[in-house]
Amino acid sequence: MKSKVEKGVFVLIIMMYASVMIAKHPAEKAPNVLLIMVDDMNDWVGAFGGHPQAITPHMDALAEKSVLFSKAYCSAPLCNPSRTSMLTGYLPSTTQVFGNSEHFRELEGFENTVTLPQYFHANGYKTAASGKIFHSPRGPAKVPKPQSDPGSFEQERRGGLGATYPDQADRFQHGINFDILPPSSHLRKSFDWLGVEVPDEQTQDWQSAEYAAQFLKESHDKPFFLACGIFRPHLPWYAPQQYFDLYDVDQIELPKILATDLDDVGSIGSKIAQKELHDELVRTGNWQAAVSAYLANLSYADACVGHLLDALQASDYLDNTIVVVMGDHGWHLGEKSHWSKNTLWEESAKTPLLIYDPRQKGEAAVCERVVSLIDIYPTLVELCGLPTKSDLDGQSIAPLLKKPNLTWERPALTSKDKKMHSLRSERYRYIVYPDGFEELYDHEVDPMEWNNIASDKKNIKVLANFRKELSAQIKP
Ligand SMILES: [Ca+2]
Ligand SMILES: [Ca+2]
Repeated sequence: MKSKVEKGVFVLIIMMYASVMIAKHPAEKAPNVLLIMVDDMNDWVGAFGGHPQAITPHMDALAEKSVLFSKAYCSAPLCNPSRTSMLTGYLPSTTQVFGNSEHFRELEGFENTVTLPQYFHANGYKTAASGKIFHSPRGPAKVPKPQSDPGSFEQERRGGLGATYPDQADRFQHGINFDILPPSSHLRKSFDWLGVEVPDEQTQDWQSAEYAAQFLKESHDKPFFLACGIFRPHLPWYAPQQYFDLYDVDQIELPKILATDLDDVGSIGSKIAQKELHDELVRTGNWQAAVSAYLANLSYADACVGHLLDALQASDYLDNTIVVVMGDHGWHLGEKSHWSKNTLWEESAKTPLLIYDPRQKGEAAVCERVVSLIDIYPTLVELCGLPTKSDLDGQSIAPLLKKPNLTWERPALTSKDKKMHSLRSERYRYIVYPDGFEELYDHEVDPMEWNNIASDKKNIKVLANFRKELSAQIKP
């Protein structure tokens, strides 16, 4: 029998060993993060109900066990400014990144920005990415190509973007006259669709998902922050034929529109809308085919997401990985006679957001509170128990994961330029343009934002509150 002294020494050695192990792996028990960003994905994902015919079984299945944010909005309705704000935690009005050509690292005061993955790395995480996470601005960059954001991830496979392209001769066969668009319009080069006879495994989005799937098969001695960007349903809508086969073009339901919708949006809003393209699509009988092509590309994106989620399911990390699925902004397919993004209306500003936290098993819910993608950075910081980063523009929505019905009254700010902003509250959307023109929509009675009620005298107080809120959210 051991003496009391011997026992005491034994216990002491065990305690010392345990404390050394804890110090060596400070965040060993911290949850992993799997962030999936789907480019140009609007709320047509099945679980979000934006289009009754969408086929997105994989994201729908994840929604079944997640908190689904039904009113999530981007900070900017365009790739680069939206992603920059989400990944830096700073609003476009803070960094002044409003377009696709600026890289935040080249702007004074933001050279040493600690991005979301960098903050996780600084706090003991391994970081990796595949596909498009940061945008790649093509401006007068000092940052070498591919200008993702060198240094943000420890390992990254950016890869090509999208599916395999069809032969040149097979492209642009829809009879659309692109001369109706300004010569500078990017849609001239990208507004096309076709099913391509190619196996999923040979497409680039699938390979982005596969890279992340392989990462999940490996053994990691630290918690990880893994990001995967899926490029479709971004234009051009080339995807494997099997996803086009899911939809019968003649049976496709079109978005509801009001012919006179642009009459009350003011001159700047009216110019932003691509009415010429919409009229041309209607004239050439292509509206249903284009809607069907977007849905086919959404289904293909969903399959790529599913491939990655299957890998998570089969991995050792299922019970300790927070999963976030999001778009970077929405997309119009004829609403307000507009095609594409980059407007301040609901279709551009709204995007799906799902957060699955395995520690809250069985507590799936729909959260109808207004949240913003600017909130993702502080939310993940809180969920993973990292020290609060106090200079971020967003606020953690972690409390909404536990109580989706909490009172949450901060309107979501979406900005298109220095003087072009929108605020979305649970009931209203407010928009202001550089010429001072304002729009106000009451979602309680007008979910398609058809009737601008800004000039209605009974809304004077509502407008005043929004103007005040705008000044409060934009840093001087
Ligand atoms: Ca985008
Ligand atoms: Ca209208």
